[in-house]
Amino acid sequence: MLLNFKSLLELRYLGLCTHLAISRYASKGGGKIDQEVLKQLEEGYKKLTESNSKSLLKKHLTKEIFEKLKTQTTPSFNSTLMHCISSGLCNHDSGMGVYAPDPEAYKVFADLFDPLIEDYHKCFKKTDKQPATKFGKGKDFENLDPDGNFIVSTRVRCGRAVKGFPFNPCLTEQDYGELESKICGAVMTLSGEYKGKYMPLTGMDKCVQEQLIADHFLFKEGDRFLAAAGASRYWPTGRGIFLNDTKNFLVWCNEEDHIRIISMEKGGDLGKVYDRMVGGVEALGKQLEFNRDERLGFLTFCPTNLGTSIRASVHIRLPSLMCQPEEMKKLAEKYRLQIRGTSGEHSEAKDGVHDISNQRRMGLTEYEIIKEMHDGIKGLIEAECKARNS
Ligand code: ADP
Ligand code: DAR
Repeated sequence: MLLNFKSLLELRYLGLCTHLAISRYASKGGGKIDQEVLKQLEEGYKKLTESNSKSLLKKHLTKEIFEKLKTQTTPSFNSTLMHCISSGLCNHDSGMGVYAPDPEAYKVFADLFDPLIEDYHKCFKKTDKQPATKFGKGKDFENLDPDGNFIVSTRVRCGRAVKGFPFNPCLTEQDYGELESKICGAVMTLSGEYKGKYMPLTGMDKCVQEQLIADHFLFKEGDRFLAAAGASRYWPTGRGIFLNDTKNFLVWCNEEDHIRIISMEKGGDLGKVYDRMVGGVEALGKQLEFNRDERLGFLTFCPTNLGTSIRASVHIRLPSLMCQPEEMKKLAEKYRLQIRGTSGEHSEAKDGVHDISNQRRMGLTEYEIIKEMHDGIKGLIEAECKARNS
């Protein structure tokens, strides 16, 4: 069968995505970028500009910025612009479309990252600085739903990078192993309510894995955005989950970030869930050196998680509001909330349960982020009661 020119281009392009998903794009080193990479960058960028993508990558990667950045590389890992934008080039339905291959990328490719950060985190300008860490006390936040009429469960998570290591596209198989042993060593020192066990993904029984995912404890596999960003290389080496004995405190190892620290439980007691996460972060911070940038705050693979890297979410049923999508969208914008499906990102709601959380993670202290989410969820519940009585 003769392939026409367009489908050949499509195939070549698919090859780009597959190649990106399975290998890091090393530039020639010494600051020189591989000509083949440059060619595929040009191709991918042309297709993106011709697409109807709504990603912030398409919105902010102007031709001028593209020309300026396309030959840049980071000093320590020779990361290229391709490392940063491959996911958005392969997935035009991305929201953001960018990831940082290593910590230096946020500076070397600042002309791209800064406008996206400002747009996503609602006006964290390039002249702004993340405030110093201030967790505050969870007791300030009353239970969001003491009678249990709306909220199924509450979860608060943050991400951390271990100083001295790059992010997924630049991690070697040995790096993944080293990171896992550092993180595993740290979590196994946890005591009291945090005591538990570490389960590596390598060798994990498939039924155990599927049950942990179904229980919303373990991360899903096969996220195409992460795969195209080079986050699935050497899978499942170095990946795993720590679960405390009471199954309300978890640590993810090497999924999207080096570390995700998670507290969760049934009901709407945000303050209690938050305090438990803070206790875990502080205990692990005594064992590991986290990578925190003076301006950007805690560094993460995805710029949507910079700053505090906190996502506080409720699994919640708001049936009346969910029947008014425009009203719901307006309220989410008003309270700066993000709505996900029941199984988190890129999933649909099942049985009327949505995952609703704070959208922004930067420009506020940890305490202020939690307050923003708390007040937003309270506002949604009030609006739901009003909608039910109208
Ligand atoms: P992240 O929080 O790391 O951004 P996801 O959105 O993919 O990741 O969610 C990860 C898992 O956490 C999913 O299984 C999701 O259903 C679960 N989850 C999120 N919020 C809650 C919650 N409030 N209660 C129970 N599970 C939750
Ligand atoms: N799907 C990617 C990621 C956006 C934020 N979610 C993360 N980091 N898990 C996108 O650009 O839409």
